[in-house]
Amino acid sequence: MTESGAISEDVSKRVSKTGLRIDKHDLTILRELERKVMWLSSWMIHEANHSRPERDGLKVGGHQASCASVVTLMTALYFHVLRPLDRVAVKPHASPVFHAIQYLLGRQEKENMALFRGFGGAQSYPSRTKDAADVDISTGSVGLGGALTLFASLAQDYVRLHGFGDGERDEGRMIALFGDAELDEGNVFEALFEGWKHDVRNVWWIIDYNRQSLDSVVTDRVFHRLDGLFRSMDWSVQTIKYGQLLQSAAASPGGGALIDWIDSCPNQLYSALTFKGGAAWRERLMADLRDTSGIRSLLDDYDDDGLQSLMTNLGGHDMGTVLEAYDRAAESDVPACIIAYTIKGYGLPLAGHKDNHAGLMNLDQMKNFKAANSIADGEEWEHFSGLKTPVTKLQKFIKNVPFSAAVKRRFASPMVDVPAELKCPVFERSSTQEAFGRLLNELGRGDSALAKRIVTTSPDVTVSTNLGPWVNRRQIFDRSDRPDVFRNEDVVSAQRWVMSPTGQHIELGIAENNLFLMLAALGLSNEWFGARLLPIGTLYDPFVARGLDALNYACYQDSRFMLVATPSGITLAPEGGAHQSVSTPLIGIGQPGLTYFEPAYIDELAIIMRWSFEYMQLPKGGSVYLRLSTRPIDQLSRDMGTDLSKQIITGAYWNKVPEPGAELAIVYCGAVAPEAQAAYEELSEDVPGLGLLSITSPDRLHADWLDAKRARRRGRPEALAEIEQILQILMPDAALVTVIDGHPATLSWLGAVNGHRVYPLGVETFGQSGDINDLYKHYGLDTEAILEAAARACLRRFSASGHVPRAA
Ligand SMILES: Cc1ncc(C[n+]2csc(CCOP(=O)(O)OP(=O)(O)O)c2C)c(N)n1
Ligand SMILES: [Mg+2]
Repeated sequence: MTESGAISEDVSKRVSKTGLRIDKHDLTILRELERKVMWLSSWMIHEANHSRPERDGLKVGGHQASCASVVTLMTALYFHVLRPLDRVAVKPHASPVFHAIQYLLGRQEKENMALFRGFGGAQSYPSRTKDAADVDISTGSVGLGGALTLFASLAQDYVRLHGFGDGERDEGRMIALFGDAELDEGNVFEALFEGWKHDVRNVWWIIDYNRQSLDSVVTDRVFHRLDGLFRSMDWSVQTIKYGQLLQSAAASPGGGALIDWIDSCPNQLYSALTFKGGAAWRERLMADLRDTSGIRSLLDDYDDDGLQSLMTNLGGHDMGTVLEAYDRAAESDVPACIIAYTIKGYGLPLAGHKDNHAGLMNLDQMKNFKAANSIADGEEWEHFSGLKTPVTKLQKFIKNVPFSAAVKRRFASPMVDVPAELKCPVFERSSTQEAFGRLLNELGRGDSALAKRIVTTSPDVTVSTNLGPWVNRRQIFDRSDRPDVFRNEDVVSAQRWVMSPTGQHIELGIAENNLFLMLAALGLSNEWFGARLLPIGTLYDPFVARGLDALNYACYQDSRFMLVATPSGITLAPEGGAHQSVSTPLIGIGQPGLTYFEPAYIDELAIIMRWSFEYMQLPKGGSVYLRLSTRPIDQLSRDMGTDLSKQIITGAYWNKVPEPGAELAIVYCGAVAPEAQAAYEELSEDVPGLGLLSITSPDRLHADWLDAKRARRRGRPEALAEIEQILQILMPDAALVTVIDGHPATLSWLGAVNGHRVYPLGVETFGQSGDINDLYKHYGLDTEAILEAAARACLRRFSASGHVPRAA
């Protein structure tokens, strides 16, 4: 409990900068609502644990102590400060507090509350996509929700400075309610630093500083670090440590010593005494401050309950003090950090206990809590039962809070037109990464609606992922105009890094978590700000894993973006070292909300990107992941007819159609196309009717296959997956040799489609430096390896039938 608290003026006399006059009556009502929020959130968790039959041996759980800790902070926010278009990320385990508030605001149903943590009910953690209530920002994986507010603010600035908003809406503040242990997550600091670089504004981070995490009470020295850290990033920092009771006591004889005692009290002792209550406080204070003048009479002024109230009167539980802090934060758009001292489990019998994170009040404790809240049996869910203020007054108050205004909060703007065809550069030899850069450059040259809405971003790999030409044309986004100094100084460079408020590329430092959170925010711009953006993020494929949780988080929120990962696999060859991605194709298949493509040829890429720009905008669409390569390969000269285009999007096409009843097909995906092609040429004379199947999206094929199976189970026997149709041409016991520069499991499932035997080639171990020839040979992706697998496949088949093919 180090550092003294801000001494507040009498808030009842102040006119709030947040636009509402706070008078004594309002304060009284806010305190009443606070009590109600505390009751409802605790009851919601209690009911979830006691009213439903237990069917699976699992506890339901919930976090009464974490909720109690943040009730005042959230009540003050929603019932006083929040404007309709502010966006809030609520710490995950305070979901019941959020729902209780929505319920009181008339925006949540009792049925959902009563079904908390049950199927179809209020979610355990606030969810944009799964909750019926209007959640702005999902949370769950600690640290990510809070950090997202910062990128949401940047996205909002982007929309405004590009003139994409309708100009009539007020800007929202992006507000995070953090649990203090969330600040252990590195991504929080990555975000803070990036925010500082971009001069972020309009963000509030309110830290519920209860000094407890899941396992334990946090170290005493954290506070100083936090305060200094935020200040060093140019945030305004307010620490609200003491409530008004303690502030008043401070002024009485012995009060100064009492405050000093609290300031130097270790967090663990403070928590333990909080749990034990008034008598324990008295005993300890008398022992420690026995010789301090005034202390005895100060303590004598309080009975045990009163002393407990005094000693636990921390700023984060004092409505007046909290309102005052919010008021100060609202005075400017400088990012604001409010460190609010709180007690985990405040007001509950769980208060202060070090093991209270998942603790639940037992039946007796709930009975007492219910009585203390004057809740009669059967009135547990009543909006205002047990409160002293007349119901009509409470209803009127709630109706008039700014957040209650009947303002639309989720938007849907018209789709951005996508041309029927993306102009694809014609090259005899090229890589998919190079073509990506050229396709974007081509788009950047024109003035289409699509080009205007594209926003690119990259964590310091803009140039090396081939975004350079696009950036040269469309500039880098910055809130101020900044010239390209190198250019002005006549230093020759292929890059023109002009920065301007209308730039269309957001350059990030090397932090993949930030990339995914930036994409998440830009990809929610349609719903948050009513302005559709088409975000494209580039990074090296192996580093998808570095920000994987943030990527998953972005998808969970149904944000829409295009992720272009390049280079990938061992094909990056001499670059090698630790840069090879092995399992990313499996991430591409396994990640919900993200559709993965891995084209081999640049005409395929053009088709896929065009489709993606539309798919990213469809109500039932999603985000797209393109796994690209730096390997230049000979391009196919072909006309891209409608059928082929469709198949490329479906995920596969016969590059060489097998003859009906063929016994073998080579199946490849991505940069290994030349090896597959060469193996095909060598084998086609020996293996009659051999096929060469090109896979452009293992993910789409797999999803479609599962869909068809589901449809058949649900009574549509005629449902047939694309891949089932494609493979039907082969003999029932044909073999598939699959090859991909990635984990072989990406394609080995193909054997389960029609029961074919699979010989899967791919990479299962770490890569290393080398040229493509050496590496493909070493890892078994070269033509030889394909031929060898084909030989094994044929050998098995023919030895069973008594024949031996020449290729074996
Ligand atoms: C990334 C991640 N790791 C672990 C968890 C499990 N977890 C849930 S809450 C929590 C502790 C949170 O403490 P704090 O943020 O201080 O919140 P409090 O409950 O004290 O308000 C942990 C470790 C999680 N949700 N997310
Ligand atoms: Mg905590």
